[in-house]
Amino acid sequence: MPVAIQAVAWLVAGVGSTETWKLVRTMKIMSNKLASLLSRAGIFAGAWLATAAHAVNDLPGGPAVNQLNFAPPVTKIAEEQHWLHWMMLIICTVVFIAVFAVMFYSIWKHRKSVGHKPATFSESVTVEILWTAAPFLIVILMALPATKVLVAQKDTTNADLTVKVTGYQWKWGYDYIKGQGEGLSYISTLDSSHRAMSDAGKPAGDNYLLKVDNPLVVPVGQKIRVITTANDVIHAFMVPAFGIKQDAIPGFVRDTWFRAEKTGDFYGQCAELCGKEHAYMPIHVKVLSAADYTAWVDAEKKKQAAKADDPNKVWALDDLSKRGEKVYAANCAACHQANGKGAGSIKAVDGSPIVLDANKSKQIAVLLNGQNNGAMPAWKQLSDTDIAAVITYTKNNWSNKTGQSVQPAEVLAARK
Ligand code: HEC
Ligand SMILES: [Cu+2]
Repeated sequence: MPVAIQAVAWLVAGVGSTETWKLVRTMKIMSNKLASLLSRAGIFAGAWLATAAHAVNDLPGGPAVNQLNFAPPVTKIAEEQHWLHWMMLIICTVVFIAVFAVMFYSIWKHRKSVGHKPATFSESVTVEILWTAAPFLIVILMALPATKVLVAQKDTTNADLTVKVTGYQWKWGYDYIKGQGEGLSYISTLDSSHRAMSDAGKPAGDNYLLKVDNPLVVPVGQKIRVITTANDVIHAFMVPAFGIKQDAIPGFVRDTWFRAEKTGDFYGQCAELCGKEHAYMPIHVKVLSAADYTAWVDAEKKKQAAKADDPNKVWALDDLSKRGEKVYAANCAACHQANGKGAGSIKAVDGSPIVLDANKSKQIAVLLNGQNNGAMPAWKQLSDTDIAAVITYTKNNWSNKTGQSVQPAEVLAARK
C-alpha cells in the first residue's frame, strides 16, 4: 500500500523525474522475472505432458491412460457390476439433486426477509411415513439386483476348470487341479527386465510392471473356478476386467470364478498390501480359444515331463551350480541380493556359517523349513533338484568355496 501511494505521488510530482523512472524500471524487472518464471514452468509442464503422452498408451486388458471408469468388462459378472455401479450412481445423484433442490428452494422461498411466518405444527404423520417409505423402497430397489449379482458371483459350482492360485511373497503359483490341464503347476513372477527398470527408476512400455514370465492360461467361454490361498501373508487375486477380487489367506481356501467371453490378455495386481514387493507381483491372464488352449496344455505337459527330474540322478557340481544360479536369481536375489550380501535383517549367504558348514543338512533344513518364523521363507514348493542346485550354488559362489555339492536325493531324504 505505501508503495502504491508513493508511486501515485511520484507520478503526480512529475512524469520524467528520476524517481518515477526508477520505479518503472523496478516494475519492469519484476514483471520480466515473473514472465520468465511462468514460461519456465510452462516449458516444464509441457515437457512433462509430452513425455507422459509419448511414453504410455492404453494397455488392452489392463489399465488405460487417464482411466476414470471401470475396466471394460470381459465377463457377464463384470458387465453386471458396471450396470449396478451406474444404476446406483444415477439413483444417488437424482436423490441428491432432488433433496438439495427442495432444501434450497424452501430456504429461499420462505426466507424471513419476504415476510414468511414459520408454520407451527410439530409433527406430521404423512411426512414421516413418506420419508420412511420412500428411502426404504429405494434401498430395496437397489438391494434386489445387487443381491442377485452377489449370489451369482459366489456360485462356483459346475466349473469346467479349477485352478488353485497361491500367493507368495512376491509371486503367484498356479496349480491346475481339475479339468483340462490337470496337473500343470507353475510359478508366475515379474519379468526381470521390469524389475531392473524399476530399480533404475526408468519406467517404460505400456505393460510396465505387468509383464510376467508365465501367465495364467485359460480357455475362453469356460467356467474357471479359482481357489485362492497363500503361503506366507494375505494377498488378494484381482483381475478388474473379470470383475473378480478374492483374498488369498494362509491356511484358508477361498474361491471365486470367471468365464471370459473374449480371448486376449488381461491384467491384474495383488490387491492386499503384502510387504515391500507388493507392487511386483502382477497377474497376467491369457485367455485362449479352445484349440489354442488344448495345444498349450499339450506343449506344457511335454515340457513338464521333460523337466521332471529324476531325484536320484547324481549331478556334477558345476552343472548343479549353473542351474542353481538361475534358481537363486528367480527366488533368492530379491532378498539376499545378487551379491549374496543380504541387507538389514536379511542375513548374508556370502560367508554365512550355515552355508559354509560341512554338515550340509543344516542348510537343507533352512531351505525346507525356513528360519526365524518365516522371515526366511520355506522353499518346499521348489523341486528337490532346484533346492539341491541353489544350495550348491550358494556353497560355491562369491567368497564361499566349500567344494561341497548337495544332490537332489539328499534333499528328498530330508523332506518329511
Ligand atoms: C523374503 C526374503 C527372503 C528370500 C526370498 C530368501 N531369503 Fe533366505 N533369509 C531371509 C532372512 C530374513 C534370513 C535371516 C533369518 C534369520 O533372521 O535367521 C534368511 C536366511 C537365510 C539363510 C541362513 C543364513 C544364516 O546365516 O543364518 C540361508 C542359507 C538362506 N536364507 C538362503 C536362501 C536361499 C537359497 C533363498 C532362495 C531359494 C532364500 N534364502 C530366499 C530372507 C529371504
Ligand atoms: Cu501380495
